[in-house]
Amino acid sequence: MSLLALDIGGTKLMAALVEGGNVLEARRIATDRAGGPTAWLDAAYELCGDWIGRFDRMGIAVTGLVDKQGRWSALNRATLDIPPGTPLTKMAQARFGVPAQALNDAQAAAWAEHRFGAGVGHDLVFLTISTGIGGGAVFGGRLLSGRSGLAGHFGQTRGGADSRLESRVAGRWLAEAAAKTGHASDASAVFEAARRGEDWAGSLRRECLTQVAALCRDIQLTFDPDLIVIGGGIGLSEGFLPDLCAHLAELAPVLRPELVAARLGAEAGVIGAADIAAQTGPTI
Ligand code: BMX
Repeated sequence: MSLLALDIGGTKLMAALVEGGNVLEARRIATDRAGGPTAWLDAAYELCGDWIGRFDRMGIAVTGLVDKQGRWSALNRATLDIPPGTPLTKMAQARFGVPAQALNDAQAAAWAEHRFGAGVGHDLVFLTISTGIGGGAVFGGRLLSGRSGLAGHFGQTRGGADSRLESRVAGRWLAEAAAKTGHASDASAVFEAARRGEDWAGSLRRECLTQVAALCRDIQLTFDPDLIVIGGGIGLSEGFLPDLCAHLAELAPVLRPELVAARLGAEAGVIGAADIAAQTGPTI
């Protein structure tokens, strides 16, 4: 039987029926950012309530932190304002009537890329460069979640700075930095302008690349994975990966990460969440 998978992100909410790593059907709506967990689950139910009977359990990938008890919180409330300790799996089980498992969106994507995507059979770190920066790590065939579910939250690291890395590098920062130069652009428009050769956009893109390259270098030193799988709207934008590799080309081979593009795209979260739910089995 197939599984229901939800992916609740800062901009979109996806519902999918998934079987063995394949998405059978998928539907998407915009996330009502002003709503809350109950409204988001109600919206998901409205989106796919007609699938009831076609699944007997569900997996949920979400932006934010999910602990071992299935409680959901934001680490960065600017990405999505999730009330601390939201009992996500309990709420989802009550709404959909089947056992639910939940995990962070980038951790779910890391797992999916390991099982079915760009890193099958490999130790890997997955990085999504999108609105924020998320990540996940799979070693020895296991997804790392850590004591509290934090493992892989690279966007929250600060280095020596006062602010989060994702506030200095990712989509929200690109849009804000563009506005400061008098250009009302989102991240993809900034990169588009950079391709047209506009200086203001080229320097923002270079800054983003420099910072992501530094992160990849640090990840290699921290985990020494076989692969770093790069995903997200920015990570997969035209030319980003080759330019990132160029930034790292000078490193000694032992320090140089092997970067590959994510293969499962926007479906990675639902595929990973479904597979985790399938492996874990019912836990009410
Ligand atoms: C934030 C954080 C992560 C998430 C990452 C990418 C919140 C609400 N989210 O760092 O949990 O994985 O953003 O999220 O604290 P995306 O929506 O940009 O893909």
